[in-house]
Amino acid sequence: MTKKVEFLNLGLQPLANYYLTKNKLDKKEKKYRLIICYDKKDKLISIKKTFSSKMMFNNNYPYRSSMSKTMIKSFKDLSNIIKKDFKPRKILEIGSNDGSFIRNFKKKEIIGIEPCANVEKITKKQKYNTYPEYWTSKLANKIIKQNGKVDLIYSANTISHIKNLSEVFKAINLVLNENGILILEDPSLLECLNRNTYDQFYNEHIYVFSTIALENILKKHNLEIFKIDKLTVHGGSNRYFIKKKNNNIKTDISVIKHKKEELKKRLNQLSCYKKFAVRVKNSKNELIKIFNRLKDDNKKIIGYGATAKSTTILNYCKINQNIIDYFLDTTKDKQDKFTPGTKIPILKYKGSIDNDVDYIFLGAWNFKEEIFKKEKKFINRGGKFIIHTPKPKIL
Ligand code: JHZ
Ligand code: SAH
Repeated sequence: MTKKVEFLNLGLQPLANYYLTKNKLDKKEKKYRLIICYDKKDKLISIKKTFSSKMMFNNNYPYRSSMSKTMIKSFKDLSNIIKKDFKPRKILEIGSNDGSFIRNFKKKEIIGIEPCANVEKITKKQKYNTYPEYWTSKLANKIIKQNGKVDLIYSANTISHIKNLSEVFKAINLVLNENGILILEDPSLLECLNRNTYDQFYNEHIYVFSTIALENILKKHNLEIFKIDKLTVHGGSNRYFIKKKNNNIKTDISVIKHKKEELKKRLNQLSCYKKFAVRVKNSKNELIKIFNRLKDDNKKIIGYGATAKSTTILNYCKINQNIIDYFLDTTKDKQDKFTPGTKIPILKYKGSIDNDVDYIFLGAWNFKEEIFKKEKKFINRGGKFIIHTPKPKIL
C-alpha cells in the first residue's frame, strides 16, 4: 500500500455535471466529501472518494467540447502538428466527446472512444468510427481485431478521469504500434498551484498530474515522455508527447525544463501542498467577502459558464441564488436546469447580457479572453467580472 496524505478538504460536494431538473430540486442529492491527497511514493495528487465511471459518464452526460472556439482552435492546431510531424496512418482518440478533435481528420484515418452514448451518437451520425465504450484492454483487443494497431493515440482531459491508470496504459500499449506516439493533454498541477485554481478538483478529476507523477506512472509501463508543450487552455494544461521505451526519439529539452520548474516549486514535497491548502482557504474567504460586499450594495450578479469547476467553488464557498441570480450557458443539456448542490438556475445564453446585470461571476474563467471578446457591450457599459484566480478580484 502506498502512503496517501490528505492535505485539502473542499467540503461536502455534489457530483459535478449532475445538473438538476426542476422536478429533482426537492430530492436529496448525492454528496461526498471532496478531500485531496498526496501520494508520497509516486508524488501523485488524487481525490480520496471516487465514483464509478458509469456513475459519472453515462447516457446523460452534458459536457460538449465544441462549446468554445478556443478548444476548437486548439484541436485544429494540434491536428496540423500531428499531420506534419508524425504523418500517422491510423489515429485513436480516447474521450472523443462530440468530435471536436476527430473532425480534423478523414473518416478512415481516425477512431474515437466515447462512452457517453448521448454524445458519441453525434460522431456516429457523421459516420465517424466511434465506439460508445470505456477504454479497457478488452476494447483495445476488439479495436485491433477490427482495425489493426494504430500509429498515434491522443487523449485530452480524459486519462485524469479514469481511476485504474494501470489498465489505461496496458490497453494503450496493446493497441499502439512499436514506433507509435501517445499524446496526453491534461491540466497542469504546477499551473493549478500557481493560480490557486482549486476548482480543478471535483469528482471527475480523479488526478491532477504533475510531470513528475506522470513520469513515475508511465515508467511502470515502459513509456517515456519525450516532449512537453505548455498550453494556455483550461487554465494551463500540459501536452505530453510520449513514446515506447524502445523507440529512440531524442528527449526534448522541454521535459528537463518542466521537471526542473516543478522541482523548484517543490511539487515532490508535501509542504508545497500544505501551503496550497492555506491559500485555498484564504481564497474562499476573499471571494465570499467580495460577493457579500456587492450584495450589500444591492448589485445584481449572474454567472457565466456553468462549469464542472464552478460546482466546486459554489459548494465550497456556499454561494447560492441569494448571491447569483442565474447562470448563462450555451450548452443545451445544461439549460433550464439548476447547478448541483447550490440550485442556481441555468438559462440559455441568447447572445447578450441583460441591462440590469452589474457583475458576472466567471464560471468559465478559463475562457476569459474568448468571453471578454464576446461581451464588449457589457464591458463598455461598465459591467464587471468577478474571478477567483489567481486571487479573487473584480475585473
Ligand atoms: P469548461 C468539463 O469541465 C468537464 P468544465 C471535464 N471533466 C473536463 O475536464 C473539462 O470539461 C475538459 C460554457 N460556455 O470547458 C460552456 C458558455 O456558456 O470550462 C460550458 O458549459 N459561453 C470533462 O465544465 C462551460 O462554459 C462561452 O462563451 O469545467 C465551459 O466549460 C464559453 C466559451 C463557454 O469545462
Ligand atoms: N477530449 C475532450 C473531452 C473531454 S471530456 C476534450 O478535451 O474536450 C472527458 C471525456 O472523457 C468525456 O466525454 C467522457 O465520456 C470520456 N471518458 C470518461 N471516462 C472514460 C473512459 N473510461 N474511457 C473513455 N472515455 C472516457
